[in-house]
Amino acid sequence: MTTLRLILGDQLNAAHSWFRSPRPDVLYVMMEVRSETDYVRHHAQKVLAIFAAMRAFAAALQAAGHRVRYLKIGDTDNRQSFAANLALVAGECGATRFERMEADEWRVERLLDESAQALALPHEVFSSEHFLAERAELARRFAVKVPRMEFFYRDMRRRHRTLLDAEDGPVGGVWNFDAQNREKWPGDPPAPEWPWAGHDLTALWGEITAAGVETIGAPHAGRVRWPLTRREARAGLAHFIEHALPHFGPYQDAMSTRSTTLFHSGLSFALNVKLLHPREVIDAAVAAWQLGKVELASCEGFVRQILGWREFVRGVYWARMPSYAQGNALDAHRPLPAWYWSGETKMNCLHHAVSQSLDSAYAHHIQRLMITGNFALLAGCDPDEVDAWYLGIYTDAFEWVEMPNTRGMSQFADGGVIASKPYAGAASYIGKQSDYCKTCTYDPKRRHGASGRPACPFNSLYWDFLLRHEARFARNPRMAMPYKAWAKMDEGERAATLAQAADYLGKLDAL
Ligand code: FAD
Ligand code: DLZ
Ligand code: SF4
Repeated sequence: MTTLRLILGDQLNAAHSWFRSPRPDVLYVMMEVRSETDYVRHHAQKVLAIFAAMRAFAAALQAAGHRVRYLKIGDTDNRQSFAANLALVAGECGATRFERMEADEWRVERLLDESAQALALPHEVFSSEHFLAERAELARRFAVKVPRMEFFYRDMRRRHRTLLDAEDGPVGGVWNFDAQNREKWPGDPPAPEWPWAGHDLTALWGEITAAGVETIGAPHAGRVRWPLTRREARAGLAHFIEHALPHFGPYQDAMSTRSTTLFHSGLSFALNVKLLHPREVIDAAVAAWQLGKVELASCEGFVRQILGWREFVRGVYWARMPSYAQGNALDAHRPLPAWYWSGETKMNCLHHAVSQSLDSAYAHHIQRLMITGNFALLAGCDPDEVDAWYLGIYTDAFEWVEMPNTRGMSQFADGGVIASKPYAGAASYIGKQSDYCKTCTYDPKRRHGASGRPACPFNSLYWDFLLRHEARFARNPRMAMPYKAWAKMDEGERAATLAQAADYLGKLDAL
């Protein structure tokens, strides 16, 4: 009697109850497969980091006495898909039962259901024991027409006894310190170093390329600066709590050419592949506040990302898939400009955010939302293309979290399920939050005009976007101000702005 248990590349949760003690009747199977490397074109460092972390996890299981069958990408007997490899290994070991954890992605969940049917073995699905809200609860909790993150977050704070006062209200009297968290970063305090020194994965990179896997971005000769083990992830968490969390709040929305991460944690990869549990990350932040090492505004701002946003987007994803993936509420169909894959644009903000993403497989939230996402939104790029770009380029990109953030929050393609208004901004926003505009070819103050320092494309595209979607947004009270400002604008100025937008939209690749 052998039970075959599948562990996916983002299920590296050593604390899972499966692994409490080795069982001779259980064979764990892990596999590097072309079906997963090829369903979208991933960043080189993403494939490297996932495979290296998978291999380290398998080795740790074996060292702890568990039986593991590991299929490497270049193994000659690797059939390169979950279904075919499961059939192979089930045959090899004479499996009498198949067990797996819930897959986080809808696509993979379907694939594994089909695989289980084909195996025709008793099949059981376990929780991944990772998220704070169980999958089974999500359909009920997200059944409302328009779920709102703020209410979900307050509920999570109460359910998970986090940052509450004696009456179950929020410590500090308010649930949200966002208003205090919007400063531009002047360069001081200094931003901490990236927490992980890096691994030389040249040999693994050789295996990946020899197998013919096509990637984007810089492999840095196989060197990845991501945590590959739980120990490294824990060290990164400690580094963040000590050096970055104290300034996380105020500079949460800041952007700079001088720092990749600013005061962000870089923990999303470790969290998403489950090397870290969200509870331990939240507890570490709350403990730092209790010890007086960080202000409540920074601690709460960070906790909200994990206890709030991370769990919220997962709820929206599971409650609305598969139709969520088809959403294109703004009927956007333009291709993404070519420089999303090269960084070669004169727009300094986009040049910086895209180049950094290609180089490090990382961008912090506000770069993703207000630079790359904002431009695609204003230009009316097809959400399928935008999704594919985000799903490939970041090491932390898994569809359950990538899609609601991209299609929902940043592209408004879900028609306002995640965001109550579009995250559209012109150069005034970008200039206020960053140092990008100072050295840009374009003039952040101009709406139109090509002579001298040409007008910043974000400005005319912003107005063009608002007018294109006037019927949808003009009655939204949160959008009243810009529509009033447009109405007050002189006729000639309006015409010149829209003509400039049309000109830029006709040559997006050349901007
Ligand atoms: P920090 O700022 O240090 O935040 C701490 C943690 O909070 C993160 O590690 C992450 O786990 C969580 N978090 C923060 N914001 C969000 C959010 N909006 N949704 C879910 N979790 C959040 N995050 C991903 O993990 N994978 C993605 O594929 C992804 N795609 C995105 C696409 C777009 C268009 C946008 C706007 C955001 C996306 N995010 C995604 C959310 C967020 O940008 C990243 O989680 C964050 O930038 C990761 O960097 P960090 O670990 O330094 O985050
Ligand atoms: C993203 C990814 C990649 C590139 N490769 C593998 C792989 O070879 N084997 C594997 O088990 N998982 C891989 N993953 C992660 C999965 O594609 C998928 O995103 C998650 O398991 C679903 O949550
Ligand atoms: Fe970006 Fe416009 Fe500022 Fe240039 S001027 S950095 S294009 S917002």
